[in-house]
Amino acid sequence: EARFDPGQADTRWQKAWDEARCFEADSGSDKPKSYVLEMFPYPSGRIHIGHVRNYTMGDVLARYKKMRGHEVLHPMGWDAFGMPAENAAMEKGVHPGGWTRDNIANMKAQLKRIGFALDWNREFATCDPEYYGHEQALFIDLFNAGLVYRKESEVNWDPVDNTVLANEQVIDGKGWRSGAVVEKRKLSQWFLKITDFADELLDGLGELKNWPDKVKLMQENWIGKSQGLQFAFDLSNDEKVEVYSTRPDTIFGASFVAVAADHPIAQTVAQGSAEAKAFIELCKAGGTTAAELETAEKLGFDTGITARHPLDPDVVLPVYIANFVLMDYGTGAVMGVPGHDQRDFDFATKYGLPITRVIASDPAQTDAPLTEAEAGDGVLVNSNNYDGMTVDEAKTAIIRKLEAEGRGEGKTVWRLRDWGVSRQRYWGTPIPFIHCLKCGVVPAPKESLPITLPEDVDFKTPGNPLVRHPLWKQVRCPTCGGEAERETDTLDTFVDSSWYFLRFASQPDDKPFDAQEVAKWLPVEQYIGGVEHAILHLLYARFWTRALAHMGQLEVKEPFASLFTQGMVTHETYSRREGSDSRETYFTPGEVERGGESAVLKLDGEPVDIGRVIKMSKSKKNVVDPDEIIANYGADAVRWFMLSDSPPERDLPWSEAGIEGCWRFVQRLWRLFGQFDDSASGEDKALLRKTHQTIAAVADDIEALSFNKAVARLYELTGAIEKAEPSGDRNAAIRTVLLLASPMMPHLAEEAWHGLGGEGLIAQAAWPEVDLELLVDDEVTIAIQHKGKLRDTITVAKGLPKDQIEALALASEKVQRSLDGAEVRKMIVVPDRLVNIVT
Ligand code: ANZ
Ligand code: ZN
Repeated sequence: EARFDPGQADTRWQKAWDEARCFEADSGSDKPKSYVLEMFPYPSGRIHIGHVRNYTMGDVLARYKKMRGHEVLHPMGWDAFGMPAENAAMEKGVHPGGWTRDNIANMKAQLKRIGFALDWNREFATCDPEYYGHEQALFIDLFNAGLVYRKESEVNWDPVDNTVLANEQVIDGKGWRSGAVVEKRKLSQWFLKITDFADELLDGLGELKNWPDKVKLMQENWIGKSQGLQFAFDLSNDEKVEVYSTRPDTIFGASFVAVAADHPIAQTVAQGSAEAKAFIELCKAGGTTAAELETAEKLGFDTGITARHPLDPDVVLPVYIANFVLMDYGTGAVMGVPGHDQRDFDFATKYGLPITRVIASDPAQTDAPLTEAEAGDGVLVNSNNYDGMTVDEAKTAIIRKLEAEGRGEGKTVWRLRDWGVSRQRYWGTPIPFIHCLKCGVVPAPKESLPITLPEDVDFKTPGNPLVRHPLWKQVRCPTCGGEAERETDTLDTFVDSSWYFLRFASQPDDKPFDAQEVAKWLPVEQYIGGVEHAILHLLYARFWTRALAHMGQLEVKEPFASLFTQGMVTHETYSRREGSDSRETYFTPGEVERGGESAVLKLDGEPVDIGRVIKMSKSKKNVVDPDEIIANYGADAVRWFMLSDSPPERDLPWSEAGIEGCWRFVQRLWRLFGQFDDSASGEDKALLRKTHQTIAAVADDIEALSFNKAVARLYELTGAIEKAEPSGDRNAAIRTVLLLASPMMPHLAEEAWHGLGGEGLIAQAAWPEVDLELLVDDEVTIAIQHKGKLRDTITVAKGLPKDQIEALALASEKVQRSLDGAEVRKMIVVPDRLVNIVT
């Protein structure tokens, strides 16, 4: 064939792989095991280009590992619970289950068209009762191990989605999906005790050598371990207030005390003061997330109470209620040190409180004015007998002093909170508990699992259909046999994704997984996904794994040995202000004719604005549809594009020219295979060497996930083969290119392999062996020095005799210029490296 026709070849080989069951992982195999996993998708309806990039990377690695003789587990499934399905149910009147199943069928077909080497035997969706029933069992196990509890607590209430949101799902005070301003409500909620593992989760980060530093740092900050001092101030009303500070060294700089709006002291003051009460209401109306408090204006209410300074009894400090103090961190009260904490600085400036320097980088400058808080290191000043101590010395000394006086103690405080997993939603895993008036809240008997979702529900009214369902709730109490009610909350979908990788590794019917089977595959050798999961999913999965290990259900403690976060696929946007309200209307790249500096809409020939190159998203319409480009260019060109040009951690700008180039390269490779010449024989040492160097380099590149480099090397080798004369070595080089490109362009590779009479499927072939001797170059570069300076370099055959090197050195024009007629007295030759000319 003159041309490679993906329309024919793609489906042919996809079928052949299925029939040969190439990608089914055998846990019984004695080969070394590799578990390659990409974050499983949410079945939103269509695969988007970001998925294609993510899964192509994983696919290349999985196929490569297989060629290296590994038994590879490369599974795929669906993170199928969650709100979009319910939103679709409300908007379109379809059942969330049906909507989800349809989407899964569509997306699976799309993935198949890209030719991913996946073990579809292990596919599942988290909304399968077989999956979530086991999740219910694990939840009960966690409860029995003391890692699940219920607590009345203030929750973030999303008034549009009618549900409780985790703190992490509140972004700038708004619901992460609905964008509605979040309110506070009190509800009984289910919690997982992730805080029991705070220490372990923090320490464990140290072992994760192959995780991006930025991800580890984000987790570290999220866990937020801080060491400090908790101590009490005596108050003028004969009470005490406990505060927590990470900077006890700054205690002499304290100029006020502040408590949270929910603090008991604030509540007491409010009983006697309408003004205080109004101020507290004002605080509650504002957002209460840490991020919001950081940016909001610092406001306070002077209670009239004063506090005595613990180390300087002459000093009394005013006690404020302040909007920037959180009730659920530390003790809910702080000492305000304006000189060295910016929040306190802003507050003191507003209310005219003293701002004293107590830390100085230069001990001579005790009274250098402060224009902002200085958080840096230094020595103590204006701090009585502590003057001159370093920050660290003073921390220790002051903690010891207050401990000795029984007024305080050194303390570790964590930012991490227990994980609230209750959602007042239908489309999730029902929490397997039963409420009995006599017996309280009791776990459902394990034999009753799975507790499945009822099918006959309606979404016409907002709220949780499980609460409204006439029968579903009604159940007998497993303890006393009396009438009882099921829990109607369902689990946060992050629970579903906290253990799916275990179920991929082992899926018995009678339990969530088999620990021994899991041990064969875990930890995941390479996990690939978006950096947006740096905290939540990746922290929860680490916690869940550790919790199971703690209960003796698992050996492994860290689920993902190596993590890679890939960049996004981007494109410029096209838009125009239209209509009477001049709303921004966006157009797809296909609707636009792009010229040099400008673009026009094909429909009317009128110009459109060209926007920035940003992540492809439906709302900005700067998307390309994977199906369309695969139909146009075939799977291999699309895969090749996803790997080319940009390093995988960087963003990849989509371009028509880029995919066209990939398409041309596909055809170029195809023509090259056509040049395989059975009758040719003989050597081509240089090409042979290049071939072996490429084998080694591409292997290194793939292992380092530097796919763009591997691609560049294949371009290079292809060019070298094209230039070479027919020979046996050239034929071997063609075969090798085929093998090396096969993880990236598997369809073309199969087709050509078949054409060249290769045995079986290339998907099952071995990676070519490297002849190490051929990796060493036969040529060396020799430096020529004169008067201690480098004058020229010459490239010569390795091991060239001294006299020949001398002759070549003297023949150099640059050397002759440097000699300038001087007599050569001596030439010192270090073979293969250096010539030194002495005059
Ligand atoms: C005095 C001080 C001086 C502070 C100084 C900091 C700098 P991290 O490090 O994040 O743990 N703080 C304590 N409890 C608080 C609460 N409930 N709401 C708001 N702020 C609170 O933060 C600990 C520091 O944050 C503590 O140390 C306290 O201010 C404040 F130069 O005490 B510090
Ligand atoms: Zn009962």
